[in-house]
Amino acid sequence: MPNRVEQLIQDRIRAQGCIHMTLLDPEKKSGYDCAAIAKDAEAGGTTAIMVGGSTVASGVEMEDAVKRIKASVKLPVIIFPNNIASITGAADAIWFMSLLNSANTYYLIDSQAIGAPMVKKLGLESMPMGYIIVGYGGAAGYVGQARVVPYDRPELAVAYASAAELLGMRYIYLEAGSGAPQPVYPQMIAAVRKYCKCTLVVGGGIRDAKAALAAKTAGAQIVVTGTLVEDGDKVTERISEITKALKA
Ligand code: 1GP
Repeated sequence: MPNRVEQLIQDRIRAQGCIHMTLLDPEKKSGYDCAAIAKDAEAGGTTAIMVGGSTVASGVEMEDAVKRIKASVKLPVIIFPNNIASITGAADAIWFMSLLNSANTYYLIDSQAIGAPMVKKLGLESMPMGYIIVGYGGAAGYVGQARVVPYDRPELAVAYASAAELLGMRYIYLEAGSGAPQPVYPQMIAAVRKYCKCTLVVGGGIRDAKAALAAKTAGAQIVVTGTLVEDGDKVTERISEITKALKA
């Protein structure tokens, strides 16, 4: 099966340098609301919709949200899984990810082993990602039992990202945690970008165009925001400020 979503992502990154993705959490919003926010985010110029959250427990809710989002936008819809309940064939692709700095093998490889046969059976496009939780960590850090990498230790992030690269993962996600008071520091983004060939995703605590641009300038190739549009207010406007800044 051709990697349609990955092709689109890589083409956009080549053209723009850095793209934006919108994260929607079906545990915090109904499928109906997720679809409405996704539509407005599409109008604001976001490149893809990621669906997931640290406490998603219901495959039914996950699938309902993905289907409703799919029906309301033309953008690719990518699963951002916290667990096996996140897997649904209704999405276009999945970030097939390992929480590299988890102290629990479940988040490193066991849940992936349980989920992999289903991902293959569904023919879901899979994009291999090393997930590194930094600093604040939020719910993802807590639930994933991450030994968070301190904000000011870029060399530790580089070490994990390098291991991911050598293991063949194509994407690295530096995650400060949803709602983080501070996004990942530019020094850490720059160090990982300098030493690792993987496509670099950065998220957590990015709430405006200035912070998104700082991440891009440091070397981020995909900037993810979630909380920014959670209230459903002025979604197109807020996303468009970010996407315009990233294109400039
Ligand atoms: C969380 O990085 C994402 O996984 C998004 O974080 O909700 O802080 O934008 P925010």
